[in-house]
Amino acid sequence: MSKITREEFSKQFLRFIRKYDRFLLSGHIRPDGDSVGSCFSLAYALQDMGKEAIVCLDGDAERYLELIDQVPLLPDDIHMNEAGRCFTTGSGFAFIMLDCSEPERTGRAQDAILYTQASMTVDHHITSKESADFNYAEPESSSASEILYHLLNLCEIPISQRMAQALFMGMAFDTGGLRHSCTSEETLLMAADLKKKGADTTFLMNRLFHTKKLSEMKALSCAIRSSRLYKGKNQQDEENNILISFLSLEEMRKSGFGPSDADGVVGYLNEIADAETAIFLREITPGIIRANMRSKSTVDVARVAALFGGGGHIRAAGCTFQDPVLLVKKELLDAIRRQLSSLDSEETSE
Ligand SMILES: [Mn+2]
Repeated sequence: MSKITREEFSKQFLRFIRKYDRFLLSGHIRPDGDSVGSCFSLAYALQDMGKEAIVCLDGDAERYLELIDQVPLLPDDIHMNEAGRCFTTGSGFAFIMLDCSEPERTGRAQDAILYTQASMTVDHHITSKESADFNYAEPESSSASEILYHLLNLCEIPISQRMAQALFMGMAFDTGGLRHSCTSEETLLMAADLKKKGADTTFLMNRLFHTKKLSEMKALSCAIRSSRLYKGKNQQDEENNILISFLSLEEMRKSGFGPSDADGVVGYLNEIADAETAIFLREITPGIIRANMRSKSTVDVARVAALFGGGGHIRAAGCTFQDPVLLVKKELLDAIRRQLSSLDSEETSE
């Protein structure tokens, strides 16, 4: 939770973007719709103000880039100490992290903070840290795109059609199409306003949530087949069942898809009514397992992920392991069961 209010921060934000001429923007590693949407909409705003903006991405973002206008991307082979050379009007640049607040979470932009004139973070993750010169976090906000939308309004920066498109993409992505509990009245008003400003909401919703490659459908089918249900805090606790699914690189190769085809899988696993928590494990490189977790109403998966160096939101979080899959399953099950038991003892002590 930020120590300053949105209104107070909007003044710092406006001063910051007015002061510098060149900006490097980065979201988190393995960019999602909100990371891309927030970075690109801010880049458009900066361009409209006559400034230069370059976005740094770490990971495949093609499915999101296809839905919005393009801005310059930092070339893949550029190290951060040379990032300044990529601007056409000079080399000093300010660095803004959106949808994440720790340099390490950006992946390849992590050293940008060493070479920048000044830095800022705008984030909505519950685990957010204050690592830049100016930091703002609203964990209760649906998305970085929604925070940015409110900041732009407070600063009276006009929202163009392409900005509306990118902001809607980011907000829609993080709210699961206005479904998740993070969707507030403010979020819905923002959605209506962005539609009025020209966001193609039908196109965005269809492309974000109802368009899949065959390889992605294959990933989903394999993940469902490998799913197993575990009891909650003890053998009697069926209300808090935990569903775990694991896909190895070998299985993915044999079945004709890759780790990135499984990006949306955990959301579907969470639709399975028999489980309170859904965990999707996939081998992303040999020996490295990525865990994505979702919960319906009880388990705080951000707290679970934080135990293993990850982060996220109360109902959606992730972390990465370098352990054998059996150990990963045991560690996650133990952590969730400990949390469920401690919730019980909190209730009885009230
Ligand atoms: Mn986000």
